[in-house]
Amino acid sequence: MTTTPIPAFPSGFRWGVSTSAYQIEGGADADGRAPSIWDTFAGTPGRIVDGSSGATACDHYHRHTTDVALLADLGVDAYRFSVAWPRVRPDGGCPVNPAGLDFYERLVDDLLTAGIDPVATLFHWDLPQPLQDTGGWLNRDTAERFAEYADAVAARLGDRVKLWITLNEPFIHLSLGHGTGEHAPGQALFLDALPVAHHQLLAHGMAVAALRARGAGPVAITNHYSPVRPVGDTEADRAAAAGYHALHNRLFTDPLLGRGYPTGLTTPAVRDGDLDVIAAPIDVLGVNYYNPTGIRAAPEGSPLPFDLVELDGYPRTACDWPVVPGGLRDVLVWLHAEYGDTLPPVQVTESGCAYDDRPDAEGRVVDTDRIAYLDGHLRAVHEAITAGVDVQGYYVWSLLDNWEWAEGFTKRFGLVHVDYDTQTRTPKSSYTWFRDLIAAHRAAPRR
Ligand code: IFM
Repeated sequence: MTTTPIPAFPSGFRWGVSTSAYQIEGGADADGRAPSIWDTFAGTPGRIVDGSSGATACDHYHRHTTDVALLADLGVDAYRFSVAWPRVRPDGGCPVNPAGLDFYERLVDDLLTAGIDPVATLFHWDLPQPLQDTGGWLNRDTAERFAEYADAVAARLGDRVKLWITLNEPFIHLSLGHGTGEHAPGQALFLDALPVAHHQLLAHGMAVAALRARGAGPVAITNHYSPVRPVGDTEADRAAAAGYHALHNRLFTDPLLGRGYPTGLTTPAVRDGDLDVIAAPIDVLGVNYYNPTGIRAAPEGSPLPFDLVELDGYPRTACDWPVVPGGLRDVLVWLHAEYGDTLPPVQVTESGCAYDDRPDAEGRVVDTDRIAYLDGHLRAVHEAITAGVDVQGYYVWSLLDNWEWAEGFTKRFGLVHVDYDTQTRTPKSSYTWFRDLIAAHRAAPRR
């Protein structure tokens, strides 16, 4: 880690942290919540490495006051959380469950009282199970149900949420949930999953309209981006890398910004007028970045034309992901160069890392690796800003250690350590580091 201070960020730059409902809330049966696809998936033997589920997680549903106090002490401008669709519309469609909305109203009001902007994501992968039973994202009707749900949340919270994010990482939900089956709902459809991409995008566009109709905004969507590195130097390897880049980085962004689908990635699910709905103007593009992806051509007869390959020569996180801060700069600069004036302002809505953090004999959690990781990624964001990209915020994933999907409780991403037996929260060294960084930048912003 370099010892020179991180350069100052522009005034107005947003400092935040992110979480998602199923990963922290627990309260799986509380106040009328019904199962989501993740409850079903976690209940299926062999799907989650440690056999756990998010049924209790960090018990944030009952401890949100403690967690808001941690946010206030951290000094963030904004807190990005997700609303659980199965709390608000447990059947997926009507009727609305007011008690589910009550929880988010308490959270939002407590955040505002603490001077923190609530940033609400409407879909972070926890589809109500009844909607999966009628086809899930393969069924166009799910997009309509999502717009109704967005309307219900906006009717209650439209006057107080400061940024609305329709979907989180639709590419990851497509690829791991419906392409390979590693995530809920566990479908391994490979490229036959493409209607899932279209229906998520349609849902986004319809939700943008629903939010605007309620006067709610600004509105964003958050995508997962990864610079693609060809591994191997054959023409087939380069073609595989280009194909994977289109799938990972352009499949969602091109239609959102009015270009329609990249060549070869459209689907018969597209109907007249859909592309206009999807391309409704957004105010912010959320960018989640973790690592670049190595790609080479797959052997003849493989279900997909590319293979993902480990990139050697980098330090690695506990997820075995390479630590490549410059990849974040590359993604931001690529978005700016590729989409030009059609690119809205960007916020980095997730950036973070898992390490095997444990309290030491004195009870402290000294996570020097995470501090170095965040330091490097913030410098990369600053380089992108210097290169002309309009980046307006940076959110660490995550506030708390939490339930990491198919990895269960085995991966810790938090600035705050959570003992899942006692629910004790222990701020790590990275929490103090981030708090001091925010305070220093707030005292001396610069353009
Ligand atoms: O925990 C996830 C989050 O839900 C979505 N983005 C990536 C994180 C780390 O894997």
